[in-house]
Parts: sequence; structure tokens; C-alpha cells
Amino acid sequence: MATDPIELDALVVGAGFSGIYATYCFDRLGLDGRCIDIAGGVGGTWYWNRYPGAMSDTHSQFYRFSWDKEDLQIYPWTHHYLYQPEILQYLNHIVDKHGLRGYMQFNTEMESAGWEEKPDGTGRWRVKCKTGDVFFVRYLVTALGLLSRPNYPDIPGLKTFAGEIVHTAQWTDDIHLEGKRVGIIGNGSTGVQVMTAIAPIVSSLTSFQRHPQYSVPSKQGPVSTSERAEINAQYEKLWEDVRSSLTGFGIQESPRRYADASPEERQKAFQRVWDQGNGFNFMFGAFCDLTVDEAANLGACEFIRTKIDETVKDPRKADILKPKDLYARRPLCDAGYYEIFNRDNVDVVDLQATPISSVTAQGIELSDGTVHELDVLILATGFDAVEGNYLRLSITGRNDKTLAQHWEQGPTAYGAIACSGFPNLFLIGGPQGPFSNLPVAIELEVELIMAIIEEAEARSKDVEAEEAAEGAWGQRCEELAKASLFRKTPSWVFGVNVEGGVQRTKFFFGGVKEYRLWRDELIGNGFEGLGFIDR
Ligand code: NA7
Repeated sequence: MATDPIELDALVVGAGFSGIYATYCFDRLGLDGRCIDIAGGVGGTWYWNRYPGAMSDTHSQFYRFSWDKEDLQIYPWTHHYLYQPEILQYLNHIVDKHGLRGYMQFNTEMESAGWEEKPDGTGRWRVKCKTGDVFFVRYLVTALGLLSRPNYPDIPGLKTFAGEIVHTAQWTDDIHLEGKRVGIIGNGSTGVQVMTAIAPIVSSLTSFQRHPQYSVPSKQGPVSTSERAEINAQYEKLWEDVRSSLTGFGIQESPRRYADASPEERQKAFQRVWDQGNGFNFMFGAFCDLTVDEAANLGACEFIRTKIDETVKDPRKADILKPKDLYARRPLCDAGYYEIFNRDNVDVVDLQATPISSVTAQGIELSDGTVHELDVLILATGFDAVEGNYLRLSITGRNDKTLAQHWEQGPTAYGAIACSGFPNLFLIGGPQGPFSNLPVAIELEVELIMAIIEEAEARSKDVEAEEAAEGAWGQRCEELAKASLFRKTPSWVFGVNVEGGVQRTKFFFGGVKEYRLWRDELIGNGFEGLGFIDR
């Protein structure tokens, strides 16, 4: 329990990809920074999401920092994708390699942050933590994570369940599933990974499914020495391509429109990306317009539905697993998800036909009176994404205005990093950032934030987004999202996955390249849209 307030130049909140890079940058800038995290260690999302099968579906060579060139060449990875323990190990390695652990304080939850202005006009953030620690800092950088506040479903009787109940984002190592009757609610990216991993070890697995999802093969597998050597030889160029792409996933994004291809060519193109594997590759690698052209999207839907029919032997299960709506959620990939439903111990319940009426001590009771007895209930029900983590904190800017008030009409941030009325507050992975491979977006955002802070330091001024600039950025995000078919399906991407969620444009759909160009122009033009205020 700390007593005296700690005065620093900068405080970073969160020790995942974002917080680690920000802490590294503050160290390089010679500023006195510290990083706190509610968790007991480094990792952010990857600290918490320890469920079986947890894996990043970005190819291993691009799910890391691009700035440590030496590390890119020598740090080992063996497969196309990294599992959670490997990512955690990698992040810990980076922290130790760059001597960042000394700046980090774990088990420390930020409770509130308030901007305090003295009569002479100088201001600072006063950050209070649940531990009793108080920090006074010039710069507050929130690296809270886009997908980290668990979403608990509001199902009657959930608390009465006599077995074990666990949310995938709060998994602990003492949960054993071998030989158990397991039920799972949620079949998004997480649910698909868990189910595929645990099907062979549990006594029974029942997926209580509300909306079926389209998933394609991940094609996880070993990377040969020669493949790695090839990547190493052209790493610089590969990163350049990633930063010049739409999604930042390092896939070959197709420039071709669906309408320009013949039926045979369409089939061939879908089969090619199916064989290559990866959800983003399937969505963006065959044609350029699957997310905006309904005919193209329906073509992809039909292709995947046919694959489900070919894979799942039991027509009843296949029918429940086949999505009827558009392919317009975050694209999924798997290591044999549909295949597990050919096992006798795996079944799927269609919640649209028979909703859950309640969770009882024994298990799950459906509206038709059927009771599924369970030993373990897994909630793979996702996150209160993007602003969820911010809104549970109390962040108060100038004139006592809270961030919750600022975001009454939906979360906004100029370039995803700064809000008007909140001087020297910088968000990483905040609202209206690129919808992309996250480490790539994070690096772009952190580098922008650091460029702004360097400028503010050089001018001895505080800095905040201008209201008009923040509004214009929001408008740009709205315009870019207008054509998106993602609007037509409920998911976390537009905030329609949580109780009371209202559809909002939470991302910048212009892509990584556009964001980077905007960012570079901003740095080049002396930070238009940001106001530098006398300290
Ligand atoms: P998602 O993608 O938000 O998926 C959550 C799943 O939970 C989804 O299938 C939901 O069904 C289901 N869900 C949520 N609440 C309920 C209730 N009340 N009843 C039934 N089913 C429910 O979360 P993930 O963790 O899989 O993935 C989030 C991101 O994290 C992922 O995209 C990666 O980028 C990392 P629904 O579709 O809403 O009917």
C-alpha cells in the first residue's frame, strides 16, 4: 500500500502489446514513465485468455513488434500461428530484453484519473489506483485493450449453477475438463477455438448456439527452416507490405471485384483461399468487395455453407451450424471446428429455435423444457469491446467532464488517440482506430502518440485534440463504414453484442495504409487538429 503520491512524466495503463511499446518509447525519449496493470504480469489479452486452444490467427511473423529488427531474425517460432503461451512468452521476452520490467507495476488497478489545473494554468493527471497508489503525471496513456472487458450474458439462474462456470477471458490453470459434461455458450472466434481443442477430451460437449458462424480452415502447421529463412531474408519488405495494406495481416489482398469474375473463376478463387487458410485471407484474398457487395458476400456464404454440408455428416447438426445471414462478422478460422460435430460426444443446440429459459443447478433448461445436465459451463460470450474498459473507469478531463459524458453519443477519438477536453491523455487501441491486425495498428498509434509528446515537450506545452478535428475524424469513420455489410449483422464490431448495445461506428475502415498516410501527413504538417496549450 503506497502512501506518498508518485510524480512521473508519464503513466501507461496496461501491459499488453500497446503498453509494452509505449513504455519502451518513454524510456527511449528519456521520460520518467511507469506502466501499471491490474494483472499479475505482462501480456494484456494474452495474460487473461488462457483457455484451451487460445491462438492468434495472425501469421506468426506478423504477430510481434516490427521495430526490434534483431529479434525478428532470431526469435524462434515453429508454426504458422502462435498459441497463447508462446505469445505470453514472447511479450515477457521483449520486456526483459529491453529492461522494461523495472518500470512495471502489476496487481495495480487504476480506479480514476482526473485532470487537475492549477491557477497558473499548468495541469497534470491525478491517477488513483485501488492499491492506494496515487500518481501525478503529465502524460496519461491508456493501453486498456480493445477486447478485454468480459461480457457476461444476462441469463436467468446463471448464479444457481452447481457445477463450474467460467468465462474464457478469466480462465485459470486449475480448470480440468477431462471426462466432464461441458456446455458452452458462444461460438465466435473464442468459442470455435475452445470447442475444437476440448472436443476430444471431454465426455460430452454441447454448443448452445445463437447465431451460427462462417469459419474457414486456419491451416495451422509447422514452418520449415527454409520458409523461415525466406521470411527473414525479406522481413523489411514484408513489413512494408503489411503497412501498405488494408488489413495489416500480411495476406495477399485481392484487387479483383467479384462481379468481374466468371462463376468458375469465383469458385476457383474461393477454393484457393480456402486451401491457403486464414479467415482474413478468405474474406479479403479472393475478392476485394466481400464486405461491401452483397452479391459477392452471398457467393462466399454459399461456398462455406457447401463446405459445412460436405464436412458435417449429420444433416440436423449441419443445418444448425450453417449460417443464414451475411458473412459479415470478424472472419473466423479453425483447426477442424465443423469436423468435431462428427463426434458422437459433440452436439449443437439451436437457441433461435429453442432459447435458454434458465440455467439451473443441474445445467441448462431450454424453452421446450429439455434439460441439459452439465458439469462445466463455459461462457465464450466475448467482450464489451472498444470503450467497455474505459467506461468502467472514471476519467475526468477539463471542466469536470467525464469521458463517459464525452462519449454519450458513442465513443470517438481524433485519429483513435486523443479526445478534446482531455489534455495529455492518449489512447492506444481506442475507438475509431484501424480494423486490422492489432500489433500493426498499435505500433502506428504509439509512434504517433510519441511524436506528439516529443513536440509537446519541445514546445513545453500541453496538447489536446480540437473538437472539430475529432468530429471530422468521426465523420470520416462514419462515411467509411456506410457501405460495410458488417452493419447488417449484430456483433462487437459495431457494438451490438452487449445488453443495451447501440450500433456505433467503432472502427476506422479505411485500412492500415490510409491510417498510416493520415498519420504521416499529420506529423508532417505540424499536427493539424491538435491544440498545443501553454503550460
Ligand atoms: P464474440 O465474437 O463477441 O462472440 C461471442 C459469442 O457469444 C457469440 O457467439 C454470441 O452469440 C455469444 N453470446 C453472447 N451472449 C450470448 C447470450 N446471451 N446467449 C447466447 N449466446 C451469446 O467474442 P469472442 O470472444 O469469440 O471473440 C471476440 C474477439 O476477441 C475476436 O473476434 C478476436 O478478435 C478476439 P451471437 O453471435 O451474438 O448470437
